[in-house]
Amino acid sequence: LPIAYNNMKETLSNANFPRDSEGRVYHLGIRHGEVANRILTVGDHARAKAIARWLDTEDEAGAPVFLNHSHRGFLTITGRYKGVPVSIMAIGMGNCMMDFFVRETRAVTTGTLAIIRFGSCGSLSANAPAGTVVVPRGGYCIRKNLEYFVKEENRLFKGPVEPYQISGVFDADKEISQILAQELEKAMAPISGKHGVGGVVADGLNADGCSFYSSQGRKDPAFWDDNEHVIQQSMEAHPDTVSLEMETSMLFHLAECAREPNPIRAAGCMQVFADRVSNGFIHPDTVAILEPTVGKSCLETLIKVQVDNEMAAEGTVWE
Ligand code: R1P
Ligand code: URA
Repeated sequence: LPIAYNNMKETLSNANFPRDSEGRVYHLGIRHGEVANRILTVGDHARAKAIARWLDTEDEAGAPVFLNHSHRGFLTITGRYKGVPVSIMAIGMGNCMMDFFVRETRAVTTGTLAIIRFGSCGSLSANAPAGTVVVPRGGYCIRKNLEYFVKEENRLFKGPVEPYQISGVFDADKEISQILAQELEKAMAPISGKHGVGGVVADGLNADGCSFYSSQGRKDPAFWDDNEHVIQQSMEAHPDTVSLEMETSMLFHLAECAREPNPIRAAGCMQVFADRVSNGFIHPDTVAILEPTVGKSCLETLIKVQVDNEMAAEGTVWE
């Protein structure tokens, strides 16, 4: 593989949106032609590399594979799946990594972006035990309201404040989510019910916590979190909440904020790792079966999606 370890030692210009002299964006370390319009994003580098095994090899389709590790922990793998250019990108964890990924990827691409995030999650629904795969119709955010935790005398806001803020819903792309749910159902049917693998739960909501701990209602006696009611409040505000994780709602939010002429269409799916209803956790053997199956379904979905103004191959790594 032509591997580039990009450490950004070059001089950057433009403090507003920094790039190096060859057009590489500051944190992802990639430039135009290195990332495709169809993107599968995950948190974990190992998951990205495992899914990349599904990409066409040079022997099969003459498709070169590009791989870049950025100095800030972003991994970009670009190649072809069944002849169609796709990128698989690992971004780490949290809303702010999703923000870096979406904005900097947008800056080095043109045309519509079709993005699927494949992550792991906690489940708040008895219908989605560990081993289930969730495809949400939309997502919202739960944020620790820092003002609540400011000492009384230092507060800017003198009125009553709540410890957590719960947003309204950002929609997932309907068409991509529908294809994704169908692909997952088809691919998971032969393994469902075996080795802890569950079924597909579609059409509920995802919640992004700003933390794995406080805003996801986990008890941590070492910190003052006042989070005893945050899950109940979230369920009251959004009764069809199924999954709880840290990036997918942010992706939906950024896709809704993307301006013409370059829209972003986004969907997500996540494997339930932590069953917050029964307090169970997924077995590694189940993950080993589930992850490649779900990854392949995401790639199958990406190549079926209509992408307007897709970039031409000339001058790109998939040329
Ligand atoms: C926390 O363990 C992480 O797992 C989930 C959460 O969103 C968070 O990033 O997703 P990934 O498995 O993609 O990292
Ligand atoms: N990821 C999360 O953010 N929360 C969980 O409970 C499991 C995975």
